Amino acid sequence: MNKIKNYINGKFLPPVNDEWIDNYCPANGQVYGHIPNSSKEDVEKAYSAAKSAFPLWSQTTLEARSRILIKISELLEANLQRFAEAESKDNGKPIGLAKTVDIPRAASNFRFFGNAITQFASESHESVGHDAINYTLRQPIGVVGCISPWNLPLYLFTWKIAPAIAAGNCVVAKPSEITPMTAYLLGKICTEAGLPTGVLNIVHGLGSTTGQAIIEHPDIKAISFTGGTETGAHIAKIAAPMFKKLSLELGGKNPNIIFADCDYDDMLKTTVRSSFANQGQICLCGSRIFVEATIYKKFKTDFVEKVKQLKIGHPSKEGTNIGALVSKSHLEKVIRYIDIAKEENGTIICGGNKVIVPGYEGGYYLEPTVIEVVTDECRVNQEEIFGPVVTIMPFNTENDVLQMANKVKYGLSATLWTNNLKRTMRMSNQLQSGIIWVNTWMLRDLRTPFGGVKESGVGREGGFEALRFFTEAKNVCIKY
Ligand code: TXE
Repeated sequence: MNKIKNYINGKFLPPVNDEWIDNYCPANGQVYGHIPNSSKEDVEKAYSAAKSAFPLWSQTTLEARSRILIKISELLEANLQRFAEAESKDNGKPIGLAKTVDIPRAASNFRFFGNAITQFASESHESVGHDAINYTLRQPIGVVGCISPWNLPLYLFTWKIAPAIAAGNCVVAKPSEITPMTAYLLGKICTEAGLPTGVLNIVHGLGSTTGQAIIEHPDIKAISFTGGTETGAHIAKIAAPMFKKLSLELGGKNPNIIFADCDYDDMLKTTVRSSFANQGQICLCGSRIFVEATIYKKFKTDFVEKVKQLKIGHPSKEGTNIGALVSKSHLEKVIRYIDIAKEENGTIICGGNKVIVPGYEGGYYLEPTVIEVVTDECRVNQEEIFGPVVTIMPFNTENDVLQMANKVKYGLSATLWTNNLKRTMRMSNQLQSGIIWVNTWMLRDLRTPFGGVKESGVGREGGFEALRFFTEAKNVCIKY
């Protein structure tokens, strides 16, 4: 049986308390490995290693840091197949998706920030009339904590680690206990790439123990977190009195707004993807579909027809579109929402049932599900389900749909399908979300600010925003 260990100071170590957690394979529901249930002591060890590595690492030239990050990126690319298989097995996502999205993006994260750090500049301000000049230093914070979720395991883990170490910090990182495998494999790659020991430390374990020890640690000065909104609120409560820097990327309930004047075929194809990619377990998925009344009937028919063509199957099979959901408890949560939809007079127009994949009867499979709702205020339209479930309903005017789009507690992303330029500008200005996609979805340029408003979080990741988050600004004012 597979036994994952912590990566501390460049070594693979068992947890101090010798406690282990089962790791499940979502495709068949069986335990296939064990991971450390790390305690405060393990986190302390990781912190000490990071603290010792910091003085040297923060003084390493930008070119040297850049070279190491790019080397990590190259090694990830060279091991694409192995990492993709591990991700697919651990998470339940189709191997094709892991191979084309998750692992290439993890490699891009390192390459991008390896390059970005060589271009990162700080400001200077001339105080005219005072004979003074100000310049701003951007200094690494010290030891920082990175905590990531299970939906895009290596992709989101590295999205935090890469800018943190590029900026000269040392890291204590925890992947989700549900999907620890690729984070474990990353340790080996970092060593091979020549990352000095202690710069990156990876501790495995539960959120309530290992994660809690990271956020409570008085000397871990910044926390970058992606996960559920409730967890984000909890982290903020713990971290605020210690004045930690916080970046919280939380849940979403994103509108996908379709106007009759859009490029219909492109919209339809993309909407299938933005609804069900990764079994709908992406914080950016457009789970609330609003369609202009004049094309509603046609859209409903065409969309359902396309969704029915999606192949549900074992994630390791090439050609599978919909793999397994990440865990038994998550599958149960999603099914509960389908029941709630029925109680609320929603109509399941496609899917809604568990699927038995022959040979893998214990797996967590669910049909992609489309629910026609009568009001945008029902729970399935307001609460984050985070599974292969979308709602659809018609709208009449731009103003009506804008109201409905904004009437949720989240504000991560929104998708707009229209060819009307003025409407695009009006809607983009007024939609309450951190990211707007017009006539596309999940087209990512890593230089752009990424994050949400309202209960979707605080702070922005990506590009120089991430490098700013992982540095402290210090202004120096010189009178001459
Ligand atoms: O996330 P958690 P869960 C949403 C989605 C999902 C819900 C809950 O709706 O159904 O959140 O998912 C760590 N101190 N998203 O329970 O618990 C935890 O170990 C420190 C949206 O899996 O927030 C894991 O590493 N850390 C989302 C990470 O936080 C703690 C992606 C995320 O776990 C902790 C995933 C604590 N006290 C779920 N408690 C997105 N925005 O992409 C937990 N953790």
